[in-house]
Amino acid sequence: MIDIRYSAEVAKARESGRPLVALESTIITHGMPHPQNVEVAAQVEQDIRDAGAVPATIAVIEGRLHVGLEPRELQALGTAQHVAKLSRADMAACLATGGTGATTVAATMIAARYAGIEVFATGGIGGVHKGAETSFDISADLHELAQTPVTVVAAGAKAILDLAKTLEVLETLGVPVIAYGQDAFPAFWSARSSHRAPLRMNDAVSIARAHAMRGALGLPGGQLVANPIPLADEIAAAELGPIIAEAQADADTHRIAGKAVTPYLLQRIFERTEGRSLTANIALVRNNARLGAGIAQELVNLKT
Ligand code: PSU
Ligand code: MN
Repeated sequence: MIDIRYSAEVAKARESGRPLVALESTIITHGMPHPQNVEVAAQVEQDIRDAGAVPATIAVIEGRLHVGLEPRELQALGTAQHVAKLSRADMAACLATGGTGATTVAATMIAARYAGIEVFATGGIGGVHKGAETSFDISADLHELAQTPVTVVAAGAKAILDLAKTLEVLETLGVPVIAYGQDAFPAFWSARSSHRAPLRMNDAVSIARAHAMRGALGLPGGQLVANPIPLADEIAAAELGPIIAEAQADADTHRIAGKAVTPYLLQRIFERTEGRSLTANIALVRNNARLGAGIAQELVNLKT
């Protein structure tokens, strides 16, 4: 019933059992400005190939679920105006009505699981927004991590969020949060937040084993691997704090709500840092892609 299209590269990888890493498309359409978005998306795919795995960028195009995009499809998606942002609530409706949309972390996890892909790399997951006690703005990404068995590699949750509350919700939902190679939970553009991650692992094989063990236990959800941005590329948390606060105040003044909040904040921070937030964002996504490829490879090794 689902019209699913694999790119030529992904179809071949599925036949030969090569490691696959899913990539989201909302980061392309809503997370980064044009034309860097298209360049970065292609670069991240190449990083995955260079690390020995196969990239599968996911999107819905004219009612078809694409797992792996051909270069021209990626270019078209990244250049189009007003592409829908698809989360868990929107996927089925978009597919059923022949729509086009970019998948968030939640929707990408749904598609990845459907296509049998167990690892997914992105920038930062959505989480609990600042002021959520009154706005109730909590990303569907957290609930997806609780129910869909995909290991998501991200640089923690975006620092525009309330990280303490995000970690509390992840704990409540039973989502393993694994910091990679350090004790601290990373803060997206900064390598360390002031919060300690509940778990720490130092190599891809441990993460792959934990993923497989959750499956063996019959646990439904995934894992969040919190991979810090390389220190050389980070923006110090102390410098970003006031910029994030200003962006949040602007969002409140303009009554930005719902799906528009995250793209609005990212754009404001991009302007206020004169593009440095984007440079850091690119570095951390690429870093996550490489680790994702390593975990995917180890998962294949475990099965053979
Ligand atoms: N990470 C980024 N840039 C982004 C996002 C994540 O570096 O644009 C997107 C992801 O698709 C994530 C979404 O799932 O933001 C979260 O949106 P919301 O807070 O509305 O759930
Ligand atoms: Mn939200």
